[in-house]
Formats: sequence, structure tokens, C-alpha cells
Amino acid sequence: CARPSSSKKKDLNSHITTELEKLATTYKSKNDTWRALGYQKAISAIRNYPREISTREEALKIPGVGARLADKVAEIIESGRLRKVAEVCEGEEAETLKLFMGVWGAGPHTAQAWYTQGFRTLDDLFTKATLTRHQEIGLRLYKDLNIRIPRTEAAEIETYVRETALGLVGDLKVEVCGSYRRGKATCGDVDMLITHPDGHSHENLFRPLLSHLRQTGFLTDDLVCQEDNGNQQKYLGVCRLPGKDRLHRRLDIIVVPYAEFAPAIMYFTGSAHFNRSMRLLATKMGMSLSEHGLRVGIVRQGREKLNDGVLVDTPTEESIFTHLGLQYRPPHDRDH
Ligand code: DCP
Ligand code: MG
Ligand code: MN
Repeated sequence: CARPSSSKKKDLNSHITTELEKLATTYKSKNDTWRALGYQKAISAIRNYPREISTREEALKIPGVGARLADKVAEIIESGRLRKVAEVCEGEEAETLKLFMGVWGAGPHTAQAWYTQGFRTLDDLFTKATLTRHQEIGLRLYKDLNIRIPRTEAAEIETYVRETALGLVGDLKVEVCGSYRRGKATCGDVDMLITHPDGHSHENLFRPLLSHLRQTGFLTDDLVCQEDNGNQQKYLGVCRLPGKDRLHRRLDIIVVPYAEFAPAIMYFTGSAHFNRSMRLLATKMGMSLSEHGLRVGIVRQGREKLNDGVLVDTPTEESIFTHLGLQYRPPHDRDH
């Protein structure tokens, strides 16, 4: 779906999309990007379909659903499941790739390479694989990092970071974005965005904040510390709240200038799929949307931008939707 739909629809065909998702995920982990993308497109189309699909013919009429996919839809409608899922997703190779993809820093390519080298368990990776620094952290903390974070704990992490930040610079604006802001019950990580309404006081925060959080032992491992991303500073790492029995949790922090607050919070709230749709729509309208801002009057040749266009003032997320001719969608309505 190129155009983000303006209101949330009930997912009437989740029994179908759930089965197809399993295939898409497995193909992705097998690096069969082409096939994974085909399924992903069909899944989006089926999700946006406003009625419960009851026949093969009906499925076939949905754009993005071809004959072979319609057969699969029919099989799910009739039997509630897909035999191909067992075939493709439940073999030894698929299970091993899934296991290896759980290592932070390992994508489908690496997982496949490890499998080809004969590794089958995490212990094989520990003892025999050549690991990058990220993968070493991902493997050491494998168990913790593969457990999702309950909302309540994400809120505790937020409070911890917020209070540390406010101890350094007053009147900061601190927001948790990502799946948390979209209202999910559990989160893969905590995504925090920090800015300062005066337009410049955010500049002195990034390094002192990180060194404070390290000193207290809250940050346990650094993954990425990126300062050259235009005016935005980005930290990806691992934290752990003080106290007994706490798990290591993934934490992302971005610090942005106030002028970029709206495009940044929109980007960082996601979902990734929603962001892709919004950027695609902007492109079709001769604009360009990023976490830094919305630009109009972009001339393109194929995919290449021939000019920088003109930055428009976007003080709020609402204003970005308006510029794109869309109705506002609150965060909990931005999953697709
Ligand atoms: N993002 C994006 N494209 C990516 C990665 C991220 O647009 N390739 C944006 C949208 C995401 C946001 O950044 O919602 C945060 O990224 P996360 O990976 O933390 O994703 P979520 O918070 O949405 O989900 P999770 O619960 O898995 O963390
Ligand atoms: Mg997240
Ligand atoms: Mn994140």
C-alpha cells in the first residue's frame, strides 16, 4: 500500500496474514529477498482489504495477489493452515537461521554463512565463529536481548534516562518513541528522543549524558555512537536498570535540534513500514521526507534527486500530514 490509509481498519484476515507472515519471515532469513518482498506486498494488500476473504476468486481480485497466492489463501480458508509453512519454516535449516538471526548484528547473510560453515548452535558460534564486535555482544547477551520489554519496564528506563538528562540540562523535552509510543504492550527496545525547546541547549547533552549513564553502570555495552548524522546524534547500546534480576535491554537515544523535532519524532515512532509509505508518498508528490525534515520542489531523474528542494516549516507531526494531504494518524494507528 503506497498511500497510508487514513483510518485503522479491523484486521479481518489475520488468520491468513499470520500464516503468510511465517513464510515471508523465513524467506527473508534465507536471504530470498525477492520472494519475501512478494509475500510482504500481498500481506499488506490483504491486511488493507476491508472484508473477510471467503473464496479463492475474491482473493484473486485483490491487487498484488496472483494465482499461486490465491491458492494458498484458499487453503488457509479451508483448513486454517498452510502445509507449505511446515515444509519451509520448520526444517533444521530454517530453525537454525532463526536462532542465528537472534544475534544482534547478524542479518540473513551472516546467519546463512554460519550455517554453511557447519555451525548449528550458539555454542558453535561462541567457540568457532569469527564474530564482529557487535555480534560478540549480541551473542553474550543473547538470552536477555531476545526477551521483549514490558511497557512498565520501558517506562522505568525512560524515567532513569530522563532524570539523568535533566540533571545535566534543564527543561529538556524527552519522549519515548518506537513501538512504545505506538502503544504496544511490549517493546523490542526503548527508543528515546531528546531535544530542547530553546533550539541550542541540546548541543551540550549527548556526550555528558552517555558518560553519566556509563559511570552509574546503567549502560553496559555500546553498539553505535553516531555524531555525524547531520544535526542529529544517535546512540545505540545496551542498558540495565539497577537492582536484582534485571535484564540487559536495548536502548536507542537520539538527540535532535528543536527545528527537526517533528520529522524526527515521526521517523522514530515508525513503524518502519509506515515510514516507507510516507516517504514513498512524499516522493510521488515531488517532495522528500526524512527524519530531518520535509522538502518540496524536488526534481528527480529516476531515483536520483537533481536538487535539494526547499525545506518546509513543520513544527508538528500534524503539519507533516497536512503537507502530504493526509488526515492525521495518531501513533497507535501507524503500524502499517
Ligand atoms: N526505523 C525505520 N527504518 C528502519 C529502522 C527503524 O524507519 N530500518 C524507524 C521506525 C521504527 C523506529 O525507527 O519504528 C524505531 O526502530 P526500532 O527498530 O526500535 O523499531 P520499533 O520500536 O518500531 O519496534 P521494536 O519494538 O522492535 O523496537
Ligand atoms: Mg524500538
Ligand atoms: Mn530502536
